[in-house]
Amino acid sequence: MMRIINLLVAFLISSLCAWSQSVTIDKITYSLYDRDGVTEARRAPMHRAPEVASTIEIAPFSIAPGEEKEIDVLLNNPGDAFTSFQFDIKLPEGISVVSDEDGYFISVGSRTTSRKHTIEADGLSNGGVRVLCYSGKNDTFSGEEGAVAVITVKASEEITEGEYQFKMTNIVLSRPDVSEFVPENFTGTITVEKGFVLGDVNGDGKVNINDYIGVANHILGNSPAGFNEAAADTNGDGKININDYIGVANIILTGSPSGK
Ligand SMILES: [Ca+2]
Ligand SMILES: [Ca+2]
Repeated sequence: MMRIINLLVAFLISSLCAWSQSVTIDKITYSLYDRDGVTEARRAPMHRAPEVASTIEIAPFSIAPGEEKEIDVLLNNPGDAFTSFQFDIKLPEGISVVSDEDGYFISVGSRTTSRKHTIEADGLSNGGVRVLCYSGKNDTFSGEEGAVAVITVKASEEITEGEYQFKMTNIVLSRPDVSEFVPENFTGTITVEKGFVLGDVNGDGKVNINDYIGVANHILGNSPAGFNEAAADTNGDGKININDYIGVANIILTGSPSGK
């Protein structure tokens, strides 16, 4: 009897050991296929995130009231490659993306061609514009920096001079394996300043004897009303003196401040 009990106990212990082993094995098996494990296993062979995050941005630029200007949208993608992007851009009041009945004036940048990439834009209810750019053949943008799109913007005649900010949000970049990267939102700066013709110190659009007299009076301490110092500084050294007086004379006579 004792022997049978011993055998039974031995059997139970070995069964328990076998059971606990299978549980352990199950646990190991499970850990290989848990949610993170599966995500990681799927992600790893497709893409490894680069050390420096990619960005989409627009360099600070200046524009004069009434002026139309082409602005580059820059993609910086060190160690990464993308086939498409989207973003929303909201310009300040008084500055807009130029459009006509065919749509917004937005084209592909120097890092691709219109054969490789299609660019589309649509107005948003908040006054912004959503821009999409994609490749039908999964072409990537060449290189790791530079323009992926060019936007034509215009400042209204009424806009006041000063510094303005604008936002680019909802930015998404897409890789050839269709994995995506979401860069930080971007805040850009636009300086609105009146344009001028060098030498046109009274701002009437012409450079003539009146500007020459204006510079002379300014140097002598009787600066005329509306005197444009930037237009008067013909050699661009930040001072207005006899050299600029000669510069304005040269512009009138030869069209160039140096007289050459
Ligand atoms: Ca003038
Ligand atoms: Ca000067």
